[in-house]
Amino acid sequence: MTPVDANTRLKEIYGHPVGRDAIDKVLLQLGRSSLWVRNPVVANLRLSTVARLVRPILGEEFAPSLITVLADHNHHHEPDAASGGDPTPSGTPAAQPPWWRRAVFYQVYPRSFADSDGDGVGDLRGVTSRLDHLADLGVDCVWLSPIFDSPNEDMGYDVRDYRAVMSEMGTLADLDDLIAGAHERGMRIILDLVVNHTSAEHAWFRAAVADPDGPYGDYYHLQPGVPGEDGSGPPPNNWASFFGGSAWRWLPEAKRWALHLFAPGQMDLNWENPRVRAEVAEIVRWWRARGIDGFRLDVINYISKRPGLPDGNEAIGALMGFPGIEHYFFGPRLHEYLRELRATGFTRTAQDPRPPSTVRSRGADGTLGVPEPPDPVGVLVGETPGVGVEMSRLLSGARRRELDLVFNFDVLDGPGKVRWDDYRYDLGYLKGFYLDYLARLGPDDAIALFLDNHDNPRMLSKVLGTRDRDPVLRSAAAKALATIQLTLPGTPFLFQGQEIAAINQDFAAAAELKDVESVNRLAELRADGVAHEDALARVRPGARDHARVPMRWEPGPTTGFSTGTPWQVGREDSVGFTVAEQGADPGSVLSFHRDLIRLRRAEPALTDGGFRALLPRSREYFGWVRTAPGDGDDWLVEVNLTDRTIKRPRGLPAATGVLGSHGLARGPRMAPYECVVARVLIAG
Ligand code: ISL
Repeated sequence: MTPVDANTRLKEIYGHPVGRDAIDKVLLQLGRSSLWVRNPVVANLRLSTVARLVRPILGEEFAPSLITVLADHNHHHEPDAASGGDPTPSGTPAAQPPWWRRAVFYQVYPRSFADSDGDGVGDLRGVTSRLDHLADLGVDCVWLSPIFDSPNEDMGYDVRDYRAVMSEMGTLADLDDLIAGAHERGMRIILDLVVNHTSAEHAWFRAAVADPDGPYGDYYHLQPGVPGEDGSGPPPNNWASFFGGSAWRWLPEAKRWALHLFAPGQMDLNWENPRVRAEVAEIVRWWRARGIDGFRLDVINYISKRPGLPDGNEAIGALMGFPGIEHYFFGPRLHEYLRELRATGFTRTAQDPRPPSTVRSRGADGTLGVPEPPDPVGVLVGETPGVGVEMSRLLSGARRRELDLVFNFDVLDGPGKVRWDDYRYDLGYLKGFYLDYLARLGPDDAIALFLDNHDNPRMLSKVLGTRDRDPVLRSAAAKALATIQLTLPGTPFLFQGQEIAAINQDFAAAAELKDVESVNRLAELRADGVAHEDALARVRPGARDHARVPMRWEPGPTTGFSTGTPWQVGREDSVGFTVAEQGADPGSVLSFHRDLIRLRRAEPALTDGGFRALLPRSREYFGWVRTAPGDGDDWLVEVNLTDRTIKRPRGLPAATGVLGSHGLARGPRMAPYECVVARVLIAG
């Protein structure tokens, strides 16, 4: 498109992927519909006019800031700039889809999954000991949150050594066993690659501090400057850390400022430096040679920072909560870096050694076959906070050869809401979000479906509020969420505990919150004069700790997680919501997940099939048809999105229930959160 300037009309900005996502984001934040921008009068306004109108609210610099960000990505219409690329192009419709398109991923948070040695911290042998649970569930790929050597300022998201396992989680040999054990059971395994930053204890950073003008100085964003006597003077720019305060820390030893978008011990790497990029590619190759099947790439959209690291726009900072974000959340060289990393790190060459093991093939009925040949390209799952649908497509379109899948976080909170808000999430919003997302995808695009992860309170609790303690509602809503996640088009990512309807915890005291983000936030609120109880009440709804409590394997004080004292306490004392109890009950949430995944494997329509929404406008009924790609059956899926009994709409395709939360009959009404997966009957 022609470069964006003050004369550009709003509709052209909305036609630009970054512009569209930015406008949608602002509207979502303000709780407004995107229909507003499609109104012809508004759509035809020039940016200069809009800038004048919003100046009193958003200030002088808002429009120029937007122009700069859009200009970084003006060549978005050239999807295939990288020629050559993957050895097996997956974008061509005729090609066999890559394995991950049909896969069910399962995220393990190893610290809280299973502890084999009684020290209270989950470990690799613990994960290995529970692989049968994952295989029974039907998982195709296990993702482990960080297990690399780390001082754990941010629970492993601060890596000290990318080629070593953190001591409390075991050894490299344990990891080799885990990789082999997963492959043996027909599951791939991916790790978390945290390379936007390293720990301050990483050898590179120590070398950089020791000699900022030496070869490692340029591995990080180190800046000279003049702080006050006490080192507290103005930092190089106004960027904020996600965990509170400035994103800069003064290093008295080196006489430099160092950038950390996250905790003070998480030092941002300088990706402008080709040596940094080569190091990262080498790490990936090293792990691929050990049998790892790919990576989830932590905050990977933050790696390219605008040269010069200019101040962030105040208005954007206020809107998004983090000044500076427009200069790195979708930076100028992001696409280039990702293509390079895919080609040099993730793609096998003829010279690469065969890994010690590869995944055994697994038939639809679960029978295991022989090991498959190594994947030509390891899977790249991008964690990409802040990107919207169009940016997601730019990052993961198959022919662009960047990432394979990305997480779009906009599904997690309703309009105008943020994670810290205490509110009941409306599943009508989730329906609208997915219908919009799916409608905008082309054959080249992929979508990751996730509702929970280690950074968020449990979706089940957001949906049910305090009623999440009611076992009937809890089971029903958990099955409804599972049905949505496992039968919409896309690649589902389950997070540990979802299969047993895990919910939020009633953390009663500040000491029960262990996460650096919760701890800092509490301290900030207290420093602002907020009373202790109020501060806790303002942190608890959004605390990442909810997702980090020990996995509930069996009844009892430590839930079968550990024989010692768990590092993090869970406060739940429900009956019936452990793996052991649910495994024995064919009507349980766990059995439902298992049945659903089995059905998904057996019925091509549920993975490769087309998608047609029924009654798209209803906010209480979510129904859709998955149409078979060949001559298989079509499937009807129905979910009551509310905690009320609703009327089942009329005029639906005739279908026979095969799996349902409340039995298989499809009567005139649907019970609260009832869901049914039904085989469509062929007319005549
Ligand atoms: O919790 C957040 C900050 O307020 C999230 O925005 C989160 O930090 C963001 O999604 C990035 O998450 C990832 O990188 C972080 C790490 O703390 C998270 O656990 C990880 O998932 C820094 O490495």
